Amino acid sequence: DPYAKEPRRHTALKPASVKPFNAELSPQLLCENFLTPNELFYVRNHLPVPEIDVDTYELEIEVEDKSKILTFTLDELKKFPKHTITATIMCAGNRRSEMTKVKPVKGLSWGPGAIGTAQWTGVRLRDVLKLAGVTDDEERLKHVQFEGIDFDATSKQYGASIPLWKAVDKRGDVILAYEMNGVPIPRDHGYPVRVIVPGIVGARNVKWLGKIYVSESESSSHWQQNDYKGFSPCVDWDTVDFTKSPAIQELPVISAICRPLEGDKIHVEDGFINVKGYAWSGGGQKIVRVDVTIDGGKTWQVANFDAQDSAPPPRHWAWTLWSIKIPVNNELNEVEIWAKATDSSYNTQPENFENIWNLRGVLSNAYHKVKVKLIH
Ligand code: MTE
Ligand code: MO
Repeated sequence: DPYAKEPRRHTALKPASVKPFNAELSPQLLCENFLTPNELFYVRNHLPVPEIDVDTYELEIEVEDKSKILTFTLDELKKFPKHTITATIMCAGNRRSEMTKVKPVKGLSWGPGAIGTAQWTGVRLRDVLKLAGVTDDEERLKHVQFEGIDFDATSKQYGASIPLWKAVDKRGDVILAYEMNGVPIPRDHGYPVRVIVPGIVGARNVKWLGKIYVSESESSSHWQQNDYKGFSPCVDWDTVDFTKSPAIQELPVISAICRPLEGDKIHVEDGFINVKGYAWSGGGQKIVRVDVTIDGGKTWQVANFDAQDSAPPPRHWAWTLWSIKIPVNNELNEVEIWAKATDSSYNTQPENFENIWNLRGVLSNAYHKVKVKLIH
């Protein structure tokens, strides 16, 4: 069993699949902390977790058309200047289970918990690439490919790539991380080294990093080419052509209500109900507003921000936690709460899933709608 040596997991992580292990935290617990505790951080593994001995671990760096390959041990990597960022990582399939209700999609049934925020410490990829002769003046090479040390039954490794500009940009903050919230990265999250590409879809944040390859072309891996892409609602499994859509990189703006949950019976306190949740946008955009309605959009109210990173765009990598007290009429015994966020580019969420449905159930960022019963 290739899964015989998996790490132990916290029981609060609810599995969407066990082999490979994929699990999320309940929304209520998720929005309790601005920094998600490591053991409660969602896990998205495509393959068994590799067992890596740091004493023999080496990261390889190769640049297309240059014959030299650089290798770094963990200690050698740690000699580069240390850099810490606070960044949210989100799976492209976060909130997929709501899109499925329109029409079935292929993918793990994630609720709103395939997201988490941590402080990541490591070395700038930019600094390491400079040593390999690649700088932001580079014109011919366009992509940075990452290969994981995890592999499938046919020995194919997990892989993905990002555009080179993101990796060499001073403001890109791409790091080869060896710490998560101040401790060595746990096995499930990429021990000993993982790339953190803030503002970019989880799938490109390759864990158990074994090799970096700077190239003219994108990664040829299954996950870059034939997965993690968006399509029109009119495309089905008979007509889909994965070469026609670009790989997802920056994610669109999203939000979710974490309390109350769908179907909850909640107490009205002094004429108000309490609602809280998170909001986040890709590409370093900041959340500038979260709007909430309980009457189908006839009237809206603006939520308060309880926690937000102070970094300005385009380096605003972390989520925003928000809350609001909404007055409710004492004749109402049921309401549907809707939330939507707007980012610093004034991009906002689509109203419903019908018009953004796609066969893989990715980019599932329509208004979050939660129906609850009221107890007066
Ligand atoms: N890296 C490797 N090597 N193998 C993987 O299966 N999964 C990716 C990414 N990096 C994956 C990987 C996906 S799809 C996501 S969403 C994130 O890791 C999840 O990171 P986490 O498990 O630390 O939350
Ligand atoms: Mo993912």
